[in-house]
Amino acid sequence: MKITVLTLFPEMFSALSESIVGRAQKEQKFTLDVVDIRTYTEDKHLKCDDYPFGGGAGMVMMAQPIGSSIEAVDPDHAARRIYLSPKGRTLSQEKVISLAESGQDLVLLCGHYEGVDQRAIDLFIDEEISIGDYVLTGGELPAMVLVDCVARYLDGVLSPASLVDESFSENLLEYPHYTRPVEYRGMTVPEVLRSGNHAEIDKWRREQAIALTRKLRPDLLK
Ligand code: 4H3
Repeated sequence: MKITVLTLFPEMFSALSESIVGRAQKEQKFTLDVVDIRTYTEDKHLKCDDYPFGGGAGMVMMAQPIGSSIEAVDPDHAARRIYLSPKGRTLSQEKVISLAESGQDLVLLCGHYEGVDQRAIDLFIDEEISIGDYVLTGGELPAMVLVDCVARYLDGVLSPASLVDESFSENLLEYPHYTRPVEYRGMTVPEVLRSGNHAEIDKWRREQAIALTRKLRPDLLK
């Protein structure tokens, strides 16, 4: 899978060179291309934003640099073109899995300032996705969130076992984890986890997952 990010702030994406997602790129489990929208402006001063028609605060990203950059990176419209926006459908684990399993390349458009000219969205974007009901200064962090959670489901990035018992699989929150030492500040690791009885361990973990979900996220059980 190839993921192309369109942004005015490409350096923000250095975060994705670290850790598991960084390794996945090095091992070519997927390709991340971060493209500076400014490269495609036709303005002689390289301007990419302008004042909003109708007045009001802030600046709006111009349609031309966005349209030209999308057409340059995805000339045949082979990719799914996503705009990260608070107006989008809220991202879910189910959506993440379906994007990863589709295998379709992604183009992620990051807005900044007040947003982007609506014509760029109407003409070039397939879908708007939000990472939650709050507003950020730009779509870059949401794009990084999307890349990270999709990358986890691409072949060879994580061990398949890592993807089964995690929060939101089967609509449950994950059970608690413990590692050494057995005692820390007077608190001991539950006996059952040290028993070696894997049937009992599985049963305990499932009970914990259900109890935690009932307490913290009862909405998931409905
Ligand atoms: C996405 C983008 C929140 C989200 C975003 C989210 C700035 C989009 C501007 C940028 C527009 C405001 N904030 N919840 N902010 O996923 O360009 O809408």
